[in-house]
This record gives sequence, C-alpha cells and structure tokens, in this order.
Amino acid sequence: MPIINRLDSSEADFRERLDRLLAWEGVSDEAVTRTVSEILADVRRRGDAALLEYTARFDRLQRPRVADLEIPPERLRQALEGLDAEQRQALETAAGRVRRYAEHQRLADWQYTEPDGTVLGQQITPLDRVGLYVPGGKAAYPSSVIMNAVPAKVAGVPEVVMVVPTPDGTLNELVLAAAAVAGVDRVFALGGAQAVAALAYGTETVPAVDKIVGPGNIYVATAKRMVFGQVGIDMVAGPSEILVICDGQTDPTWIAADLFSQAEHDEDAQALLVCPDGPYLEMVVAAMDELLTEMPRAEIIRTSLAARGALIRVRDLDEAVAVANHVAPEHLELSVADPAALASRIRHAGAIFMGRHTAEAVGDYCAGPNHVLPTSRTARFSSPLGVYDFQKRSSLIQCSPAGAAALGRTAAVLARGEGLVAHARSAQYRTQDEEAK
Ligand code: HSO
Ligand code: ZN
Repeated sequence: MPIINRLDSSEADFRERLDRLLAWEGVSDEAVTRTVSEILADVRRRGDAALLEYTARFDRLQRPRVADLEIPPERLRQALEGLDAEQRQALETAAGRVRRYAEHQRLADWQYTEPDGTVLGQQITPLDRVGLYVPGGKAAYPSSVIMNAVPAKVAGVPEVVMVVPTPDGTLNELVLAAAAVAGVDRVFALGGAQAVAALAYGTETVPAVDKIVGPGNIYVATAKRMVFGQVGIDMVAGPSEILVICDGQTDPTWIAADLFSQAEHDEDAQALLVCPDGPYLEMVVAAMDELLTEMPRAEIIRTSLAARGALIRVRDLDEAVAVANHVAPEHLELSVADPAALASRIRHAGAIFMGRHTAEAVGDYCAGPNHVLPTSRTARFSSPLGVYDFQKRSSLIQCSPAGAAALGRTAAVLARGEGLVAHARSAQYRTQDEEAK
C-alpha cells in the first residue's frame, strides 16, 4: 500500500480527487441517536439515580454512590502536587501563555451618543456557568482542558464545571492537574451522553450549565447536538487536519514530522502537503518512511495517511494558496521563505503557522492561540474557540426626550404598516411631551 496519496494539479481529475479526499462523513447514526435520546430523557426524569446506573454500566463501576460523583477540589490539587516538576512547569507555562493570548480577545463595552442625546451601545457579560466535557479514553488531552477552561475564566465565567469519565474507576492525573492549573471550579466523574444530559438539565448533584464545550465520541457529539437550544454548545469537531505549503527548502524530516503530528491523532485525521517541487516531495516520502519506524503510533499514522493524506504537486505557490483556500484547513503551515506574502492571501484557515520554524505542534500545546479550531472546511465560516465564545452581548438603548420623539414617529409609521397598533401607541406616547413644548 502506498504510504500516502499523490495528486497533481495538472491532472484533469485533480479537483474531483481532492474533493473525494476531503469528504468527511459527519457523525450521525440512527442507532446512536436513539440510544442517546433515551439516555437524555432518563437523566432528565430521574436525575442522579439514572446517572449512577449509566455510570455503573458504561464505566464498569461497582455500586457507585452519589457522594462519589464529584471529585473534590483537594483531589485536583493533590494531582498537581503529584506531578514531577518538569510536567507541572510545562502545564503552568502553557496555561499562562494561553491566558495571555486570551486576554487580547475580550470583547469590550462600547457606546456612542447621537446629537439629540440618545445613547446607543453594547454591554458585555460572561456566561454564568459553563460545562467542559473531557473524554476518558485515548483522546484524554490535558492540553484540551487548558484550551477550553482558560478562555472561559478569562471571560469571567464564575463557574466552570468539568465532567470526565472514570473507566474502571481510573482517574487521569494529568487531566486533573490541568483542571487545577486552568482554574476549573468543579469536577464530576461522569462521561458519555449521561454527562451531557446532567450538564444540560441538571440533577440533584450536578448543576445545570448554560453552555457545553469540549470534544467527545459520537455519543457525546450526538448528545450535544440534541441538547442544543436548551443550552449553547461549541462546534462539533471533526478529525484533526493539517495542510502544509512548502517551497521545497525546508528540511524534509521536519515536514514529515509535521504531517505525522496530526496523522497520529486518529485514523480519520488528514495530513496534506502542497508543494511545487516534485523532487522535494520524493525527499519527504523518504523522510516519512524512515521516521515512521520510530513512531509508537505508526499504525494510526499509516492508516490515516493512506486513507486521507496526500502529497499535492502544484504549478507554483500561487496555486498552493488557491488549494489551501479551497481546503480551508484547521491548521495551515506556510513553510516558505516569505510567509507573510502568502498569509495575506489566505482567506480560510483555523490557524496559520508562519515560516519554517513554526511547527503546528507548538500551537497544539503552548504557543498561546487556542487549539480548538474549525475542522472539515468549517473555517469558511467559523473561528477558533476564544474568550468571545464565553461572553454575551446585550444591546443598550437610552432615548433622550428629543430622541424619543423622533424615533417614536418613525417607529409608529413602521408599526402601522405592520398592523401593530399597540406598538405605534407605545412608541408615540413618548413623542407627545416633546411635541407639546
Ligand atoms: N491537534 C489537536 C489538539 C491536540 N493536539 C491536543 C495534541 N493534543 C486539535 O486539532
Ligand atoms: Zn494535535
């Protein structure tokens, strides 16, 4: 089996082949939807009792008790203190850098005053309570705890509630330590659709939240979709993706590792290299062959590269930019001499990594920008997770007496046009004292 697909933009069927590689069947499955809707209804109706039953079944626990649903804050601190100094330092550095970047994102209040004294503006408030889902299995990433919780705290969310499953009763120490570093307020040992239900509806023990964020398996993603409306949700993330544009002058081993870094996430991940230099692409293949032997997750990498990875030969860097804009990748590396010249022409990408020395992997952990990014071409219309996802805007309107008169007249005309007489009256009563003057 070839290690990776090969595409050439000069071939007649280039666009079709590319689109076939990009196609990703979103998560949806009838049987899963049925199971999830039963779990949601049951937790909503029976609260803690249902939670305990599902947790016993899916996490294989003997007789879980209500008192064990919450992991106490001391346990988080203990996890943090149990880390070796290097791990703890790295978590704290990452959280500090993510916090600093997030602080630049805060939406601000604003207002302006019109000549007649009417004031218009916007007032920003944080969400009251946010739920963060953290998966338990192979995708239990402490870095994702930081990426989700830190912006919420920077937004000023008073209570961030995390849920994390404990399969066979095991707690992930790094995840707990990351929760402590990120400032998570409460943690519950819950996973799956039942955890999403508890966060959406609340139970005797778990408080209902206003928005649920964080990645999860198909059951979690389906549950999030189904509770949307009752609560807010973040995006429903697809598999990780990277697209590298290279001019053929970067060390091929660096590029091979960059492609592997996203391919190793899972079998459905996507790694694409776009380059005008044919012989260079062969050097990258050779580097990949060699590097693969050193990869503990070689099987996952092999599968994802064969299924969805590609080396794409293009005419020149202009065409590379066009391909990138079509793909709208989650991560875009510009491994070229003058990355700024290309970046200014990129219209769709979750995050842009500029220059040969910027590995996408630093963005996954500690550069500062969020690693929760739009996938599956959704960068065409959406943005990285940020502080603004945990803030709301309220509009402010304060009419001066003169403003009330002028606006009242306009509103009344429009209201009568809609046949809404109470609206017209309500707007116009305020015009009268002004007109009496
Ligand atoms: N690349 C992932 C985030 C991540 N990487 C977590 C390592 N740990 C988001 O696409
Ligand atoms: Zn990653």
